Order: sequence, then structure tokens, then C-alpha cells
Amino acid sequence: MLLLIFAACATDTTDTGADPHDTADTADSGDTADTGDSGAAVSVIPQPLVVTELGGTFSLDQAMTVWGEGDAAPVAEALAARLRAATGYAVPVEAPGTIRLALGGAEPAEGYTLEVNDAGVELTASDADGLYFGAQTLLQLAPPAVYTSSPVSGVDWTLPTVQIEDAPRFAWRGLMLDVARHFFTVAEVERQIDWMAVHKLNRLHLHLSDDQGWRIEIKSWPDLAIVGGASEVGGGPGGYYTQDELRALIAYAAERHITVVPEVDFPGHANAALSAYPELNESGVPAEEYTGVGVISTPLWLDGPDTLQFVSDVWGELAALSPDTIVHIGGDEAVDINASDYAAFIQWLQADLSADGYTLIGWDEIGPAGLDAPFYAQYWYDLDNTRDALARGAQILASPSGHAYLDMKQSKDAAYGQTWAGIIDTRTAWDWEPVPNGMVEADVIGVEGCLWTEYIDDTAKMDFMLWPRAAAIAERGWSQPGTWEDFRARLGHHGARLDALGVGYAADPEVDWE
Ligand code: TNX
Repeated sequence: MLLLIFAACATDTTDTGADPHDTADTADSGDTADTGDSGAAVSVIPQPLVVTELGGTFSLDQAMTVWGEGDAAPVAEALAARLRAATGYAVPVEAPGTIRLALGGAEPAEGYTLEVNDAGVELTASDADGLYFGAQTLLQLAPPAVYTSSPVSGVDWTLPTVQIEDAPRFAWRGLMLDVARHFFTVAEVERQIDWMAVHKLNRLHLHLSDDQGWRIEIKSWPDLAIVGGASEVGGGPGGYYTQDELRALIAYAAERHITVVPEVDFPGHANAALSAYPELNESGVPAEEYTGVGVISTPLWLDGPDTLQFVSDVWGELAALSPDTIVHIGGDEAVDINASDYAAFIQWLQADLSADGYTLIGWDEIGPAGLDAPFYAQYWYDLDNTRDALARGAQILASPSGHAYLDMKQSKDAAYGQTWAGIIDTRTAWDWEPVPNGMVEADVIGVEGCLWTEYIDDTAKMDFMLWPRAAAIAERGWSQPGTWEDFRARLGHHGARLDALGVGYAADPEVDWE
């Protein structure tokens, strides 16, 4: 019997101090002791809280059934569907169930208890999220072929017997995709949603506007999408989501227990919007389309007679589509707007959103803007701004660019990627402490990996930049701190799962891929 409880071994989260648009290497990778254990037969990412191996095995055969009723039924159906696809067995959802899912446990939110014993599998949770995440753990106990899309023959579908008690360290375990610099279709984003679910990531933050493109249909300002959507970095065709498409994407994510967080970025990074409507420009003529790779940040004309109505209309439509009450207002790099105008705009936007019941999150620049709680600040660059936000009652979402910016190169000789926040190999994406110095755990709502797409123009590059580093971020958000050696060993096993899923991941040479 092996009991694995992970001890704290934190590394400092410090300000990167780097200029985000400077090319210097400034990674601050912390160090942890290499004393971990590979976890033997049970090798799960993200690492569960308590794993007790019972030393036996249990086999799933063609007679297996799955059972769950009420709110457990959709999770039972999803689990059965995955098992059906991989094994080719019938896997009916019927009582009493070889694999039994039940709500009504005393587990913490999103947590679960999973036991595989000689008689079958018991999965309990207090909420459907917990059951869903527990089902993800169960799948990782099975051979990696459990992730294939068509039946594989000759596989012995054996599970180790085990007791697992698990719950996330943080409530928000996110991934941000910048679909503005390059556009990615609903289907392309859904692939990533599938893989996020495998890793218990539960927030998909979509960066829907930037200088190079506008990606969401706004019915009251149709040229935003039609004109502002027709550009991207490099001069490609761009694109946008209709509201129906975004609704479908949100529903697809929700079935996988992932909440979509939409962002349109104001008051900076507004060039695409300004290119669509002359009246949003002080000059009275539309801004010129921008398709460069370099970061500019065209500001909104805050004194314009139509500007606030425009922003209010955009958010009126977008917030109504949002599945949650937290929406992302951007707020970064408004370099051409003075601090008091910036603060007045952000405060106005908070009031406008809160009148409709929404709470905002913004990049850490919103810290000094004088907002009132509740709100959230996404720490990416400036710890002083982040501390200002905390002092105003915000909770912090941790995306320190030196660890969580997945658009950085993973090695010095990588063919593409940024370097201003450092070289981020898998270890650097894994090895950091989400609670910044001087803050406590309750100050932090969670972690988020960010993929900016100036250099990412197809799904092969997207896969390569996201995986396995997004798995490292997922572990940072879900699990207690552990050792790199232990994660490295589990990741070596995990490669076969990523292969079965069809993920074109970067095979970091530090990992012994099996
Ligand atoms: C900084 S992060 C930005 C983005 C760029 C990114 C490139 C942030 C809030 N702003 O506009 O895409 O650097 O790494």
C-alpha cells in the first residue's frame, strides 16, 4: 500500500521585470528537490490529493456497464461513450453498474472519491463537476488506448485497484486562447476543449478582440465582425464567430464542465474596432487595418460621442451570451491613455456591467484603477498593480508571464515563439507558486496559461505550444506542490495518452517519453 501525500515545496513568484515587447530572456525558474516517486501503476495528471494503491487489478470486459442517475446520468453517459468508442463494447448505462457514479457525497466542490476494487468502480462526489473530474481520473487509470476515437482490439482493459481522494487546490484552472491575432474556427477550439477536459482545466478564456482582428458578431454594430473580423496577423482572411457559433462553443465546453470566459479588450488594443467605424475615431475616418506581428495598442477615443454607448452595446450583447457572471474586460497596455482617463473608463465599465449583474476580470493594469470589490485581476506582468488590485478587494488569477505564457519558446532553438518573458520549457511551466509573495492562498482564485497567437497560425503550432505545457499549468492549478521528478515521470507515461488523443505535442527532451 502506497500513500502519496504531496508536501509543500513552493518556489517564489516574483515580478518578471521584463519588458513584454522586448526580446531579452528573463525566465525565473525556481528549483525544487528531485526526490519524488513516479507513482507506479497509478500515474495521473494532474496529481490527485491522496492515492492509496491496493495492489490488485480489476478488468473492464465486454459485459461492463456504467450507472448514474439524476445529475450523475450525463456524466455516466459521457464516460460510457468514451469507453464504447475505445473498446467497441456495448457499455450500456444501466443499473447496478460495473462503474457506479453517485452524487450526495461530502466531498469539497469539484472533488471526488474514486475506488477501484475487486467488485468494480465506485465514484462519488458532492457535485456533477466532481463526478466529471473523477471520471477523467478513472480514464487515466486505464491503458492510454482508452482515448482513441475508434475501437482498439487486443487491449487488456485492466485498472489498478486503488482508492483516490481528490479535490482541486484552486477553483479557476484556465487556458486563454488569443483568437484575435490569428483566427481559429469553432472546431479548432473544440479540439483544445476536449484536451482541457482530460486535464481538469475548467475555464476557457477567449481573447476575442485585439488590434489585428475582431472575432465576435455584435448585432448592433455589425461591421465589427464584417470589417474588423476580416484581418489577422500576416494579412490572412481572419474570421469571426456568429453569436450562434459562440453559443454552440459555450455549450460544447459546458458539457465538458468548462466555462467559457469571453474577453473583448478595451480601452487599448482597439484598432480592429476603430477600423470598422469612422465615428469611433477622432479623425472621423476609420483606423487603418493592422496585420503586423508587433504589439501596438490603438486606444479607444474615450471622449468620442459614441464611444461609451458603443462599449455598452458590445458588452450588452456579449455578456448576455456569457455562461457565467464573470466577464473579461481586457484593460492591458492602454499606453496612450492617461491614468485618470483610464481609471474613469474602467470604473464606468464596472458600473455598466454590474448594473446587469456581471463581475469583471481584467489584466493586472486594472489594479490601480480604483475599482471596488468584487472583481478579479489577472497577474501577468506587474506585481505592484496586482497588489493594488488585492488592496481594493480583488482576487488574483495567476498567469505570471515567465511561467504561464505559452507563446514563449520552449527552447532557445525553437523555430517560432516569443522570448521576452523567457524560455519556458515544461519544467518552467510546472515549477512555480501561484500565490505571489506576501499573499495568501485565499487571495488567489487560480491559474491560467495564456496562448497569444502572433506567431501561431495553425493547429499544429497551437498543439505544439500548448502541450504538454498546458498539462503542467493544469497540475499547478489542481494539485498541491510536488516534485519535478515525480511530474516528469508521470508526464513520460502521459505521452501515450496525448498520442492516443491525437495531440501534436512538443516532446520536451527533459522528459523520458514512453
Ligand atoms: C503581452 S499579455 C500582451 C499581448 C501580447 C503578448 C505577447 C497582455 C495582457 N498583453 O498583447 O500578445 O504580450 O507575448
